[in-house]
Amino acid sequence: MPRKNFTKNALKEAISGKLKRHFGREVEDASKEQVYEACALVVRDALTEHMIQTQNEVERGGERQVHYLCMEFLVGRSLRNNAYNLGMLPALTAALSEMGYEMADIFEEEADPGLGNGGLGRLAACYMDGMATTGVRGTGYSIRYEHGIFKQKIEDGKQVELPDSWLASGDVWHIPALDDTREVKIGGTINSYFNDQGKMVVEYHDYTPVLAVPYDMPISGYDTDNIARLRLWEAKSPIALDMKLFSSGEYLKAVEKHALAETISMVLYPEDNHREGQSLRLKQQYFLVSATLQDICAKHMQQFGTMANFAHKHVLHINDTHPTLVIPELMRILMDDHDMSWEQAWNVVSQAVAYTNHTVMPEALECWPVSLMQELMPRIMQIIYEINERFCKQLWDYFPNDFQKISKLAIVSDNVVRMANLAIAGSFSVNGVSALHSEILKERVFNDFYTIFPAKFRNVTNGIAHRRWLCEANPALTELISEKIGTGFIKHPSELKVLESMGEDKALLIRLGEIKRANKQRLADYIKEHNGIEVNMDSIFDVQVKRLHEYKRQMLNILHIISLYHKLKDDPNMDFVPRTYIFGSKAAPGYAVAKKTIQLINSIANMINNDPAIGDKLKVVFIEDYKVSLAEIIMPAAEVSEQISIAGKEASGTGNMKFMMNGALTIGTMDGANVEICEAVGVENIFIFGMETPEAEALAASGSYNPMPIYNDNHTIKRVIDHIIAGFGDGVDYTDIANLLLHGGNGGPADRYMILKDFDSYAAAQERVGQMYRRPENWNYMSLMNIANSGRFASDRSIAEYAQNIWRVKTNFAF
Ligand code: 26W
Repeated sequence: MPRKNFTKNALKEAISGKLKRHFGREVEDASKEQVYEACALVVRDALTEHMIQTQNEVERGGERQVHYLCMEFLVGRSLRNNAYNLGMLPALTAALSEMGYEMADIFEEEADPGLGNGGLGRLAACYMDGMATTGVRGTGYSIRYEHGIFKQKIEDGKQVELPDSWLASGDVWHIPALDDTREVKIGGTINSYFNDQGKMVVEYHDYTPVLAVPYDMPISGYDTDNIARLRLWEAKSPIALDMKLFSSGEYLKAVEKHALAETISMVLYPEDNHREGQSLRLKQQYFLVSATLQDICAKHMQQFGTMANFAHKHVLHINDTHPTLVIPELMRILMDDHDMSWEQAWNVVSQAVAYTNHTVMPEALECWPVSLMQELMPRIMQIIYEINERFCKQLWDYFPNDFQKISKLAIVSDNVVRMANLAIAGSFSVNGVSALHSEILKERVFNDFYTIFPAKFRNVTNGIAHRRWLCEANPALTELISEKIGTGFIKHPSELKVLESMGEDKALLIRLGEIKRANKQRLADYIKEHNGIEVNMDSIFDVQVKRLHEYKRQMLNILHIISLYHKLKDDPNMDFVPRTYIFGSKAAPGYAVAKKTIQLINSIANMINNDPAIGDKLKVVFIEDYKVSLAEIIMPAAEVSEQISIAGKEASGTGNMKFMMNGALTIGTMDGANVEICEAVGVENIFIFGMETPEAEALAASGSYNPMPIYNDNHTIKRVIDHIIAGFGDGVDYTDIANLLLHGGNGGPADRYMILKDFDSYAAAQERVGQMYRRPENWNYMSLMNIANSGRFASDRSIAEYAQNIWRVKTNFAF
């Protein structure tokens, strides 16, 4: 890196140069937005140079490359991240300050691109950082959605979705690579025949051509020249073709085809952990897969002149099943365009693809109707049928005459294509995202596949970009850590462990408390400004931020808050540690229960926050429009991290890791990565409660769970639910929520996620939290133990494991 160029004066000069050339402005007359863009352009120049250099090295060296396909990349803002990684943040801060600007204000000008829903998308972004830093030659591929996840407004307590137009100020980082534009064929019919040489020829008729135009985002690594590239495809209609229709008088058809093509990259589907079997979504998946593979294969042919060595040179990593069509699409390319036989092609494909599963929720497992696939991608459907037929023959050898089992494991059955089955059949590696989740995959969800292919199954526990989530989001804590253990942890996160021996250092514990308080103040200011609520700085900041989903059990938190309210009403002078409960969450627009839950949180907040008898002992805050840039303010300020999903359902969680790394204590079930967090910090430094997976699964499977006796016998719970039925004085009727808990609904049993069952145990854990908070020294000690043991949850470590155990590429990471 030419870091020598990043002196304060050089940066000042470069920024004012950009302002003049791009906006025709002198520094004095520039708006903050223009200054932001000028800074971004300066940083981008440095990155682009290195991206080209990295690409050239890859092409020259012929090393194995990793291609990470994901429908979502929730990258967050880029300016601070890139400046930090390039080591120019101090110089940039100084340069801007001399120009009369606050760094933080300039960062705020950048849009926060919401090209993802939640965990899956943010993980993909953290992995780009990890790949860049650990030296993996990696490219991420996704769609350049014109509208990312909706902007959430709360009106009368209810979620309202507004379109998010992030591109205006976000596209500084996107470098168009027009010469790599590809054409994807959607729909139409095919006609295949054998030519004179006996070779099968496939002809395509009446399809809709869609151009895939790539935009590249360079992703910097820390202290390295290696750049990871995120390639985002935009759908464009090939105008020239439409002109032909125009001139033949078919105006409407021309316009329609044009519009249909371009809607493909118009909007991100806001469903998370819930499939929406819509045809546009399937088109998006095929668009991503086809453009990406055409691109990789064309470059590969240029470089090697043969496809025979493809699997040696590339890994195609599919992030959940959404890009599973890589399997039939690569078969198509190898057979139809490169004359391979089925067997040759299958060898290449099944050696090149690796699949990560991110959820066990049955409603999230993708199945697509055969008829839809047939209509949108007839050749692909043909290939899937053939894969299925051969796969079923193979199954027959394992389970002779067991028709039931074979139809359960088949790829095509009941007129749908099961994407997970296809992903497992066509890949060399299947992994879960936490130790517990990977076990559940082997023992339950994919147990039969595990019996057949035990060697395919692995675990890679998720990790987070600790530089973004600790070093950048929490500079005061980072400075304290660096003072105590040096700065080695920035590149070698496991070095945080050294802090563990410093638990006796009273002064350190006090400073930890002071830093937390300052971060709390920043969040309190934000809340005051946006919610108009004055929160008590001496209260516990207890936070649950994540997508709204019943299995994540925001409802358990809510029920408990209502119970605390009752206690305080009964005895306003009771000995009570004040608490501020903070929520942030988007609900899928079609998920009625989730939306109603948001409304419930706001109704309760209204009641509690305005009750003079409660004062500042208890407050409830719902933060609107939760997103990456808000998480960066929330995580450092949190004292308690709510990770309370029913055991066995949260694949990993990654918010839990961000909180821990910033010194929050977890209250959680033994679910997902909480299990490993507990193991890392020791059970004495975490608040664990509730049923464990075997118990929860057995109880659900027995069908004998009945919340009614709990409701009738447990006075606290009964009072809470009766209060929900009676309402909160704002005229909103919540009997539907109470009914779900007591009687079930939407085809589900009563209290499907067993909230009532775990309530007492949760309340007791909350009580322990309060007791511990009274002893700040002990609390800060626990907080230090969490920080000290969070290094293993850095994405550098996860990436190094993927590299070593799955991708078989080198990294410079030392375990
Ligand atoms: C087809 C609709 C759909 C959309 C998104 C189904 C499933 C998804 C994602 C896979 C859901 C998701 O984000 N899962 C989360 O992945 C994180 C990263 O591994 C985990 O930490 C979370 O536990 C898991 O819920």
